[in-house]
Amino acid sequence: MNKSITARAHTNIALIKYWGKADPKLIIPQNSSLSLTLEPFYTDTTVQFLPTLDQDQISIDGQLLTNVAGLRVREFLDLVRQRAGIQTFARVASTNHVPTAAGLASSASGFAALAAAASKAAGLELSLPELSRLARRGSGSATRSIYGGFVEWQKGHNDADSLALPFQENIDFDIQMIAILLDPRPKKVASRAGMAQVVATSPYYAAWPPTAEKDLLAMKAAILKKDLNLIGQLAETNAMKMHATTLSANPPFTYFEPETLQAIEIIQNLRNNGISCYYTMDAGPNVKVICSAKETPAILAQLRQHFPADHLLVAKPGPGIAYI
Ligand code: 2P0
Repeated sequence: MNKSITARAHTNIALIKYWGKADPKLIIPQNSSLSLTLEPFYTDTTVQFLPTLDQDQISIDGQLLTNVAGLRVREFLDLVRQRAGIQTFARVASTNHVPTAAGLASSASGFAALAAAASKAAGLELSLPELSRLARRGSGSATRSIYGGFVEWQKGHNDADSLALPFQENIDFDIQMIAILLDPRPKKVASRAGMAQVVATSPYYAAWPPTAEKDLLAMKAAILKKDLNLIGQLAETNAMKMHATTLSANPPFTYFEPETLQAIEIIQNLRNNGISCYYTMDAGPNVKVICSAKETPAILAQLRQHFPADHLLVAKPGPGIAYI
């Protein structure tokens, strides 16, 4: 106890999306999902439980969080304290190497790193599946960031069996992503609020869980076949089915910006010219391109004619959590 522990977790982008909760408190999803962990985007989090503190002290990128902004982190620390049987407050310092709240899932790497650092600092020795379950309580997408490569979050039915498992940690074929940063501002509708609104009001939502489960099975087969085109097609269709539920919510909303549609058109044009590239989008306007490393230079050359070079981030598959 009182040891200072630092953990690193990489973010992930879902190829088959998690969208909608069956249990909002425990964060049990309505459908299983599958993601790719990315190498260049990660969060480093240091946690130390200190008897001298009279409240949790939480900073992100050097900025001390107010009580309101830090609520989700403090509630998460309460879970860890409960499990470890301690009452000590903690000092938490987190550094994001992810554009925060820009649709690159900083909550995924953030809560995965926090789960790993806080549990170990509290004296718990959790297995990776147990860490995945714990990270899930912070943020759904964090469930998957415990592992590297392709990761499946099996929705399960309850707190004990809703967790992620590696599907393919060491990827032996050519696949990566290009993130196109279109809007660095925090998103207009947070994913948590957005998916709740969709579940509550969209008449199309009922079609989502069964179609996502079908897509997941097809995606796993495509990965095993190392079929980049099929992986891309399935990811693209799955993402757009998810986004269709926001337009049909009441009130309706969308994560698309005009530049989002522009980026999609560029990808479609590249594909019509024989280059294998596909798009996916999360709860924000940014577009992620699924492609091979081999064809990345040709794709970048085209994208640079429309977007600033420093808004185009190439991301290879990344590893699971590590203590540093
Ligand atoms: C995903 N997203 O599978 C989906 C696709 C966004 C769109 O997981 O409420 O921040 O913390 O569980 O994990 C983003 O939602 O939501 C997300 P909470 P989270 O990556």
